[in-house]
Amino acid sequence: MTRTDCIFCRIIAGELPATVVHQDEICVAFRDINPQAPVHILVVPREHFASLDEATPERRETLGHLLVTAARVANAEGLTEKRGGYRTVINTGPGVGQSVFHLHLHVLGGRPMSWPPG
Ligand code: DGP
Repeated sequence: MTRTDCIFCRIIAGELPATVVHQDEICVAFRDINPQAPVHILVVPREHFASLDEATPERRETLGHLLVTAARVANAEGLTEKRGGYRTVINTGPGVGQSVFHLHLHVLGGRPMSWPPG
């Protein structure tokens, strides 16, 4: 259900602008407003749930679909493994940097990255 107080629900509903690069019946992918890499895309389920902590067996298809979509979107941006690869990130909780509490998967690439992340 769309939450009027959720930025990502409002983007998905078309009420707020975003540069959408992919959408289907389960998820929407759009460019991050504050990119941390040359390519920085968020893959967001249409269903509102706050974080990966709310993963349930009933959401298995949605969660798997986010990963499949992340790979498709990354490849469409030219971020194949041979061309530098890409990083996928799901922040869960404010302590590790989650700031929007509608689950989303970051796809980052186009520059070298170190490990471990900060
Ligand atoms: P996180 O910190 O993991 O919760 O990531 C939230 C991301 O969402 C952050 O990288 C910035 C992005 N973001 C926040 N508000 C907006 C918005 O209104 N539009 C877009 N495109 N991205 C947003």
